Amino acid sequence: MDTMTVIDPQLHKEALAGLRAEPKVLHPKWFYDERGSALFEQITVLPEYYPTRTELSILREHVGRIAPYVEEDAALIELGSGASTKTRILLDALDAVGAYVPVDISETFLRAVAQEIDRSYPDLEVIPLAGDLLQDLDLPDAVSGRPAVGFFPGSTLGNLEPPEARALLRRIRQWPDIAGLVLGTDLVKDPRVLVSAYDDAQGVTAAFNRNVLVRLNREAGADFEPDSFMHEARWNPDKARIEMHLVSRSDQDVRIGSETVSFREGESIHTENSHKYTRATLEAMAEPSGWRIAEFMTDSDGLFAVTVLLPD
Ligand code: AVJ
Repeated sequence: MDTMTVIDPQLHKEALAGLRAEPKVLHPKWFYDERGSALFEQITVLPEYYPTRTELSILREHVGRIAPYVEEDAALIELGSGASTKTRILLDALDAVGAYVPVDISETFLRAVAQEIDRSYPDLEVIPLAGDLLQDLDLPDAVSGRPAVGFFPGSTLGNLEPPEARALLRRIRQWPDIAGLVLGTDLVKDPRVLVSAYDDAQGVTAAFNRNVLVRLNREAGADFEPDSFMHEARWNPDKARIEMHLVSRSDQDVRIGSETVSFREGESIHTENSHKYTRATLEAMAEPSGWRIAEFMTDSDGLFAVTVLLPD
């Protein structure tokens, strides 16, 4: 194992700004280093973490309701392509898809996904695209002319503040030849169910949350003691979101490179928001961005929703 410290200036700069802010905050995108991505994969199969398995079951049961909106030779553009299980459900059922465009920030990851899908679907054109979801995406030439269907599963949209989420929906709406968007979103429910999904009995989510401190130690020259911070999942009813926090167990100073950040006992670092929606709040977000709901598919317990949005 490589134990050498390689400082990531962007991470150092952003982390320091976040830890100097009041209240302290770190962006959830920093969770996903190698260990963080592996821990997230573990989260998706925890008994308490219902979103992944529920979304999969909705897709399996209702993929036939998506098919009518996918025109011949369509390009399926997946935002933040994760494990390919969800993609495969669509590709297996939607014969009209002619091209698959996985979009992800990690090129290494993209290459692996593209190769896997390429092997399983020899007639499909696979066009991996490295890019940041929050920036303007340059859709490759091969997509132009094809009706584009966006696929944004996993309730990743929920990580964004509502204005950012609306802006992203508006940008997708402006893609050339955009025909629709298949969007996975988690739904508002009993706060006890929500909190336990983000604070599981085995402590995997706690390890996922603390891992960002391990990463700061390695890549931003910090000296956090991760165990001196408590993992906390809080339901914020006013903003309809689960918040993850790391709460300092004591007054302490932490070094970030050559700077020092002080924590009071009980002071938290706000590490993630995961917004939850209802059909009405989802509609209220999508409509100003130029979309209307064509299909709203949910499980029998109403835990999670997969929505087909069409340009209005
Ligand atoms: C990948 C952002 C959808 O918000 O549920 C899981 C991340 N955080 N457990 C979510 C996450 C804690 C997840 N998303």
